[in-house]
Amino acid sequence: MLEKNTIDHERAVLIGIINREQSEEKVTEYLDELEFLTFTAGGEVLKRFVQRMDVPNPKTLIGSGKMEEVEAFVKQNDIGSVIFDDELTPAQQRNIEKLLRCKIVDRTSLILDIFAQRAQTSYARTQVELAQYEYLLPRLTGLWTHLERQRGGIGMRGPGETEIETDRRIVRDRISLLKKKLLKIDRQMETQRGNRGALVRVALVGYTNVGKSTLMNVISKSEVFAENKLFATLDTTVRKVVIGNLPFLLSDTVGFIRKLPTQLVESFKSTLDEVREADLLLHVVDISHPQFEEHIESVNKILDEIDSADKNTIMVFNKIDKYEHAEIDDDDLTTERTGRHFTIGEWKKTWMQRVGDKALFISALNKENLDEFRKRVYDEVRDIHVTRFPYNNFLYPEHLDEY
Ligand SMILES: Nc1nc2c(ncn2[C@@H]2O[C@H](COP(=O)(O)OP(=O)(O)OP(=O)(O)O)[C@@H](O)[C@H]2O)c(=O)[nH]1
Ligand SMILES: [Mg+2]
Repeated sequence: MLEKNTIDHERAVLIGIINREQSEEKVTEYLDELEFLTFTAGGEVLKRFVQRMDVPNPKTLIGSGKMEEVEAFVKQNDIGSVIFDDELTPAQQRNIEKLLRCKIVDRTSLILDIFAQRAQTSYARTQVELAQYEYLLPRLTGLWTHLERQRGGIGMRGPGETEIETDRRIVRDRISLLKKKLLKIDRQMETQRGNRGALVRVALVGYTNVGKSTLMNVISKSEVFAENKLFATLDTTVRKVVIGNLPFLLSDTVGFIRKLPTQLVESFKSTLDEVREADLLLHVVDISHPQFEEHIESVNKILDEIDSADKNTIMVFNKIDKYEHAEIDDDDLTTERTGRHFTIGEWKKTWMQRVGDKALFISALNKENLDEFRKRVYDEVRDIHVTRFPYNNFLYPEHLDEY
């Protein structure tokens, strides 16, 4: 649909609103994440505008006074994109576009844009393209044609065609075509999955950038792309892993994020089938991230959406190296974060206690505690295997000295 990244560090501003549901502290955290998303999409954030308002302005989301401030800044600083953390209605988006004369992006379209940039295989590209069109459909108006859509950059990229199609009918046709294409690939993938036989299936799940691919790589000695950006992984990778003499399938899949666009969850359904069909989930958490508890909540919410909330799950708290480091480096954290910066020992006494032996603390990067990790995964997988194939458990030794 849209063209590839051509512009480096497009200049952007961020806009967030404080209200009863989202405190100032929360909005700061959300905008931090939005800034990381912007950076991942190839942008540079020059300024943040935040407004406190309980009732959003139906025309422009933020108030007219604030909008004038934004407008002045956009004009003076050659801003390419104005990025809202909150979802805009199609009407709000149009009005703001008219006022600011630059690209108006919300969290959803920013995430879609990153997915478009990252999609490598034709399968992922098809899924992203479908999600983009679903997002576009209610937003199609005459105005789209008058905007400088050819400028490229954030919010403008996508796999497939280079021309923007403004006709709803064309978009609808395209959507149904893409759906058919996906259905066909889905069937092929289903058959492939069916052919994998009786192996127990384990899936890595978690928020984006927590270290799923890094863990996959150390455990399976594979080379899945991992980097410090959001959504490094879009396609699912499945590897056969052997611990002791127990083989199982381990899959690494797309990371989740707060407010993952519903269009994406919808069109990535079959990528997420790997999760849905798994016997065991390894929910990876970046414990060094100040909002890791919120991350867990977001992940659980998406797991619920794909009917996988009740699965057998091990919580894998990763990046303990970074966490402990933060503690040593910055003593103030304890007082500043109003006591929320516990030591790992203290954390274990909180709600984590309920998770019990289903919680593990590791560093995938420094390979810390991986033996314990392997042992726990081994035990779980063996239990599943033994329940499923009660006559076939002679395979496994009582003692596991080497993995
Ligand atoms: N300090 C530290 N960094 C880690 C650890 N594990 C992973 N990382 C880093 O975290 C970043 C993200 O790692 P990935 O493995 O790409 O994370 P992911 O969960 O696969 O991310 P997505 O595919 O984007 O969802 C990389 O820069 C890794 O090097 C760890 O144990 N400690
Ligand atoms: Mg990854």
